[in-house]
Amino acid sequence: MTDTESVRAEVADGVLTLTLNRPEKLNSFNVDMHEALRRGVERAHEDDAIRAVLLTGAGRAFCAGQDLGDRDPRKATEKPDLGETLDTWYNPTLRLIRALEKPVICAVNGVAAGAGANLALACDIVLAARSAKFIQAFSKIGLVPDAGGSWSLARALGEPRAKALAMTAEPLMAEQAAEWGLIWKAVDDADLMAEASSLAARFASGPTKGLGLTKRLIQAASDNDFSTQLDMERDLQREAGRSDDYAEGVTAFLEKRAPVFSGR
Ligand code: LHQ
Repeated sequence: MTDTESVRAEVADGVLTLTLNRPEKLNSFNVDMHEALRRGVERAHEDDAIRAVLLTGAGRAFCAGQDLGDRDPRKATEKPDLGETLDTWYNPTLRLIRALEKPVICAVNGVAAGAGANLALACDIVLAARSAKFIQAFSKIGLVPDAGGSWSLARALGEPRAKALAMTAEPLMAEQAAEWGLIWKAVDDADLMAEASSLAARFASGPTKGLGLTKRLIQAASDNDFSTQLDMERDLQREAGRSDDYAEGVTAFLEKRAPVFSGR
């Protein structure tokens, strides 16, 4: 793992930290960074020793979306196919993040624009530095929200705020994003990484199986009616109840000691 990699990947104590690392371009996405982020998320799927993921950005930005320097229309001979970029890069990685049955924490350390904002919103728990802002920059360049943004904004905020943010591209400050329920919380800039790391560490020693099932359940909720969701809770509780961590959690409670979860 070196500083020259476009995504730094470090594993410590069950936490995989992925740091978007093109600070001179505000961590905007080129193919190299897409590939590296994909590899990182795949690794989180494959490696049982990884029990939580922490995503953040190097330098003063979280991510400025697609690298527009790679997209100069003055140099193009034909109209671009942006759908292909989404199909090849953004969408598979975003699906992998949502499908990962382990907590994914995003520490938004600075501006998050375009697909960069929406990458953050696809994570499970988003903490942002108070100085960070979210910008649905797409409308400034004639595009529509992508990387799941139309979905995340509409679900979290409802149509009025989702449409206004997407159509005006006005920056939404971290604190307002938290007040509106778009993210978990805004924290003082100096505290961001300590707070995000401590949450990741807590999850990495937590009941990973149960946390993963919880993620699946909550993600399914808005697609299900009440009765279907009750059935799903029953099924996943059955699975959780057979985990080693359930037995350990109850035993530790009865023995009046802290549980030691294995993640299984
Ligand atoms: C950048 C970028 C950038 C390259 C800052 N690219 N260099 C799109 C197309 C294809 C397929 C599918 O999906 C998408 C999805 C998208 O993400 S579309 C939206 C793309 N992103 C944007 O439109 C955001 C563009 N950036 C900005 O609006 C500003 O840079 C923000 C608001 C993020 C930050 O503003 P400032 O803090 O004032 O910084 P800056 O503008 O001075 O940028 C610093 C440097 O970073 C600068 O380079 P330079 O060499 O002049 O220092 C920028 O050119 C570069 N940079 N974003 N997306």
